[in-house]
Amino acid sequence: MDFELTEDQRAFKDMAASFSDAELAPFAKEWDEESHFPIPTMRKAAELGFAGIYVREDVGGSALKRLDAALIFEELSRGCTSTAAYISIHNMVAWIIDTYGSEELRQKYLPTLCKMDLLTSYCLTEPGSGSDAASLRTSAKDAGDHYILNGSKAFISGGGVSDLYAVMARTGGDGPSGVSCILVEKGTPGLSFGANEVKLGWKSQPTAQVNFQDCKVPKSNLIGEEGQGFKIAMSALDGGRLNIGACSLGAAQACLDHALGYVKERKQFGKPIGEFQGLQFRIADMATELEAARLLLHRAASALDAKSPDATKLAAMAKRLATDTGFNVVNEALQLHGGYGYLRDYPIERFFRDVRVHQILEGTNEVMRMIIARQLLKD
Ligand code: FAD
Ligand code: 2MC
Repeated sequence: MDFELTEDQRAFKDMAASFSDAELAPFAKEWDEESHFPIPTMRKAAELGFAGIYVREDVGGSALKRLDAALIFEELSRGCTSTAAYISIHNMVAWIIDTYGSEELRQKYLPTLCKMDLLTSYCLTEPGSGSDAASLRTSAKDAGDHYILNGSKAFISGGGVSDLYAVMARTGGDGPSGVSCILVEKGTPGLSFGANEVKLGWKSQPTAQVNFQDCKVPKSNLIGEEGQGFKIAMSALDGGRLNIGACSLGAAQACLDHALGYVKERKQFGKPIGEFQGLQFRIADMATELEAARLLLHRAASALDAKSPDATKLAAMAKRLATDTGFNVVNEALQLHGGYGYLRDYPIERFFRDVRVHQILEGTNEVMRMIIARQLLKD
């Protein structure tokens, strides 16, 4: 077992860190306040290979590993958690097309997608189907060489702005085996969007309902086989959950770094507050717990790269731990800043609002426990 990063991994990490410091961190506050979706900046990230991280090289991907992605997303998230998380979702759809899509779909979409000239969304959740994803009702009826889609997807990141939607829809009977994955292009008649949701955090990316009313989509847009959609959706989430965990680690690391600077500067009772042992112990715990969560996340990423049979369980463990730990560390950093941590003048409250949702989306942390427990009880 080698805990050291390779030279290449150090290079991706450094490149992501420099990009994050120069292109994300200085603007994150403004994007948050103005709910601005920074598309030109994301295209710059794509130039560094961050939009098709684990897509094959023949279509413009970087052909890297899950562990590389975890390193990259942690760094990007230190700069702007919300923007990093959207780039992660875009990568998830790119991976779906690269892994399960026909050669025609790969060649048609991936070269532009890897440049982020084409933005994508992942559409699983519905108003009546969240944690119980296999109960989804959006239908895709067979109409010869087309499907006719009807239904609604809720909470779709990038909804309304993305150009391409990977939609889990029902082509068969009830349950997971009736679900298929179908690509729907923006502009297709019958595709419409709800209003941009007003959210606590993740404000630099839009979230909207995606609606289908007799939306006619060519059958050639089917990803994989009919009935394979639920497994495609779940396997994509194994990787997505790691990236969301990495985004929590990045936010927490940024807040820990801010707190370390702050406790050395801020004086109360005649000395820097960092000289109080009570606060030193809290800082020690924050750093220790963050490092432990990072280790599990990297372990899960390696397991996914190795296609290990326990990869799904480890990804669920890592997502649960990294997002809970990330939130707790950010919250502690806020506390160490006293009242100033609560003000928009400091970045902590933004990170706090951004990481909160990581405990909910890409599978709630209760669902993560369900996945872990089911596997343990089966073994
Ligand atoms: P519910 O499933 O209704 O859960 C409510 C509560 O009950 C939760 O605490 C849950 O953990 C708990 N619960 C449910 N079942 C059980 C159980 N069996 N045991 C114990 N507890 C249980 N979805 C997409 O498909 N694509 C996206 O791009 C996307 N982006 C999102 C962006 C944002 C900002 C948000 C907030 C959500 C996004 N989602 C997206 C949806 C997200 O994945 C869902 O919100 C999430 O899966 C939970 O579903 P729900 O909100 O319907 O909650
Ligand atoms: N990889 C491959 N296949 C998988 C899989 C995985 N990770 N997980 C499940 N499957 C297969 C499973 O093997 C089974 O196949 P078979 O019938 O051949 O045995 C099939 O899928 C059905 O699986 P389950 O029986 O486990 O399905 P169930 O309905 O009981 O629930 C659960 C599965 C709860 C884990 C799933 O519904 C879930 O993950 N819910 C949370 C939803 C979620 O994460 N939403 C995120 C939306 S995206 C988002 O939030 C963004 C911000 C982008």
